[in-house]
Amino acid sequence: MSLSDFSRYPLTFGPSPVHELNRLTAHLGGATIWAKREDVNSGLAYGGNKTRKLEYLIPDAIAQGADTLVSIGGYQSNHTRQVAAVAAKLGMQAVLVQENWVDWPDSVNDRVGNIMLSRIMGAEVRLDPAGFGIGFKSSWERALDDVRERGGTPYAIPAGASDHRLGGLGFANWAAEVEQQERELGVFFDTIVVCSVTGSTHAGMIAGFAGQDRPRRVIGIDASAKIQETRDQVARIARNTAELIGLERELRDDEITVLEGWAGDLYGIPVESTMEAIRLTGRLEGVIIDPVYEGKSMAGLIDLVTSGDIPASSNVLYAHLGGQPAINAYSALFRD
Ligand code: 1AC
Repeated sequence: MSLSDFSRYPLTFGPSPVHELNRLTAHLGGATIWAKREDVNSGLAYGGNKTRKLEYLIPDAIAQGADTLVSIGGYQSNHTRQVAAVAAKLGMQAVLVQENWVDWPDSVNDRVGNIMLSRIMGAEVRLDPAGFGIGFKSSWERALDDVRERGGTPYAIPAGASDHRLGGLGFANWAAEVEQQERELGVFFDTIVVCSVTGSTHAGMIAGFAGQDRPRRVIGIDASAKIQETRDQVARIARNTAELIGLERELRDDEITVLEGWAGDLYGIPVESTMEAIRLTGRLEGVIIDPVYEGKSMAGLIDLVTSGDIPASSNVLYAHLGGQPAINAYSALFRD
């Protein structure tokens, strides 16, 4: 099997845009930095990385006769917001378990941003007090049972669409898209930087790039503050995806890089480097990134470029995964 043997339901506009961040590059004085923008990849509720993954899960859902997408995430989950958007687009229902992943004092944390958008799009939102955890949860199993009991046919989508047989395919396809865009632009991105939490975005990229001719570094920046869990999850999904798309070799351990150092102590809580990265990217590029995902991966990129770990000769591709609707729940941080 190869990637093209899997059905893909088109939900994106086409290849997501790639552009240079020239003022950030000049400011950091090292490698040349580009961004590939999943935040503008579709017309569905501000886009995002999960929309790409759903392109490969939806044909499976349709083949199973599903009428309801059932998924799970935090109150400010980007993933569940994209599930709600895709359900609306396809005329399906969405049932979303939204857990209290971040103990964040903003009084509208469970009302603005992603969760508000999901409600607007007609999803059934179930608030649950459970804390952060990317594993399978009983609340999600219950939601699946409830849909069955009322006569519906649920389709189960785990957190981040990650721990799903097809979860890595969307970003294996991203890797193919990058190769095509490189040909058009006349650039080779020797280093990719991406945020990693539930793992399949990073894992799909690793599997996809592994089948290409030129080796590159695919650096995941952990934002879960549970580094071993993230590493294990990325490695497992990358290896499963590689097998699924017919990579005829084992992935080596050195192809799976998840770095720690920018997550702080807790998922979802920004630290000083996160805030500096958000302000710098906004001020220099007019690009909005968020305190949960992109603020942390951008902080990692900034340090790796300024320290020379990523050499000045490099072309770096920063994956903007589209986490910014959550920023509405963090307004207190930006009052000054
Ligand atoms: C954690 C999957 C994740 C989300 O948006 O819910 N990125």
